Amino acid sequence: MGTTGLQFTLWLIYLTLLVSSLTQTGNSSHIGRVCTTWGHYHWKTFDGEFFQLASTCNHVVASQCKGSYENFNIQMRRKIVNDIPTISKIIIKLEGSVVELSSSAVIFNGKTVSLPMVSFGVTIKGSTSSIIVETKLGIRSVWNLDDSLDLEIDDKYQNQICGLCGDFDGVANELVKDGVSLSVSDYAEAYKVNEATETCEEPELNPVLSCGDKKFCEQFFSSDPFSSCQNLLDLESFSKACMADMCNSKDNTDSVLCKTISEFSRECVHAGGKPQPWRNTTFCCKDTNN
Ligand SMILES: [Ca+2]
Repeated sequence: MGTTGLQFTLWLIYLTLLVSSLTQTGNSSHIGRVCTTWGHYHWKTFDGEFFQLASTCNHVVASQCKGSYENFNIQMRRKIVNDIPTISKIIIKLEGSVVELSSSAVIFNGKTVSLPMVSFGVTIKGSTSSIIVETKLGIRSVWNLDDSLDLEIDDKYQNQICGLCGDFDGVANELVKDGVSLSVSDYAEAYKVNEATETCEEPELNPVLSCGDKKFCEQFFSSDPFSSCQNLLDLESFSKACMADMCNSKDNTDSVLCKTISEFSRECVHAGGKPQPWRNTTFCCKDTNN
């Protein structure tokens, strides 16, 4: 190979690396704007902080709280079905419109609507596995009709957010206030918005993680079906969530653990990965979602 050929080869390698690094940057900023809650009370904030909040109370998930005008306010609550938490109601308030989602109906400004629906800059789409609400304000929520809510918001809301999804300032600092660590329940208390007539529960979580199988959790998220997800997601935090699931369930470990693995798979897709089928006849086979 002559000098020109070598230069050309080096140029090609440089271009490949450049494109790859740009793609990575795009992915990481993309996933950074998503807040999710799933399974056994798990949360991941816009800024990538993981925590568990065992509560069936109504909470503000995210609202625009800093600035002169509140463009949106999103609330959510869970209920327990067969000993497993699921999302029972989501309320999305947007510039004069209100969307209420539950398993029985989609209500828009007080009226039950059928899907798809487009009105006042709000689009609601439904399928057998999810309800998606999109708005011109730059907010997109996806509920899987069960345990998981993904909330994606535009970068323009950076530093303007309050709620369990965090302040969206780019730093995983949600559980710190004035330099002092906050407990999850103290953090969440500010965003609890239960009506006086409603009751809700805040069960104790087992804080011990040593009962979980650390090796199993770490190896599962690194296994072949998820090979394309390795550099896209926070494997350590997901492994901790997996351990917490194993420590906080008795007869239904699979059910709650499968929800965390489902979430991992969904987030991998969202970040640009291509997870392969990971369920089989003996593991997580009942749930057909994802
Ligand atoms: Ca933050």
